[in-house]
Amino acid sequence: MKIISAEFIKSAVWPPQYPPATLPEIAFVGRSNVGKSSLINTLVGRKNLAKTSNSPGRTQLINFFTINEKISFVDLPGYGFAKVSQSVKKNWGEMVEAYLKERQSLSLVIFILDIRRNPSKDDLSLRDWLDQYRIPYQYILTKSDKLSNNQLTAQKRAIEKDLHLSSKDRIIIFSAKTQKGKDEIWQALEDHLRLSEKHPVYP
Ligand SMILES: Nc1nc2c(ncn2[C@@H]2O[C@H](COP(=O)(O)OP(=O)(O)OP(=O)(O)O)[C@@H](O)[C@H]2O)c(=O)[nH]1
Ligand SMILES: [Mg+2]
Repeated sequence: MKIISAEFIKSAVWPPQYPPATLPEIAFVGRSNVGKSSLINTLVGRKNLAKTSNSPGRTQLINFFTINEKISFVDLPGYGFAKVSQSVKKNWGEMVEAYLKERQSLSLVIFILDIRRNPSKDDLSLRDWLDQYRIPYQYILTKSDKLSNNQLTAQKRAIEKDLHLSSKDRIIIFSAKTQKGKDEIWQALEDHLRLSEKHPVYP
């Protein structure tokens, strides 16, 4: 996809603050610090469109972006960040759940996992939750620059096994550092958007 424009629209906490649901929307989810904001920046070829950070918990609000005036990207706050209080965790959970449940224009969730780690309990419960609400998602295994090719193959298999995936399930290996997988992710997004135009997720 050739990027002509990529704009930050607004940050929101609750549904009344969301921008109008006029464009098909792609939401990026995953644990804190996994690389959600970096993935968005790589996809649109901008260093700082979505704010990134070395310390977990950088993205605390739901951030909406519009790409080429055609697609909406949503950077969600990460989960599983141990250093926050129970009440903050609860608020984050409610904020993200309300978004995923209520956003009519949500077309696809990009579910990001760190290729070096096996899925956490939080990852698995999010997966079950998305299945329960029949929200389509695409897995991305990120930070692949941190492993050798042999380690990548072994870790990909281990993660597929934990997620009970078969070899036909599409799982994409990515790195924000080397841009590996960037074109494949755009292809998957375009395939999905084309398909969901014919079979709308929310008819
Ligand atoms: N080596 C390497 N580092 C990465 C990659 N992706 C992200 N990072 C680094 O990981 C850290 C976290 O990245 P972010 O994109 O801010 O992660 P996030 O998931 O948005 O984090 P929160 O907003 O805190 O949930 C930063 O230091 C990034 O530079 C990658 O593919 N390779
Ligand atoms: Mg972030």
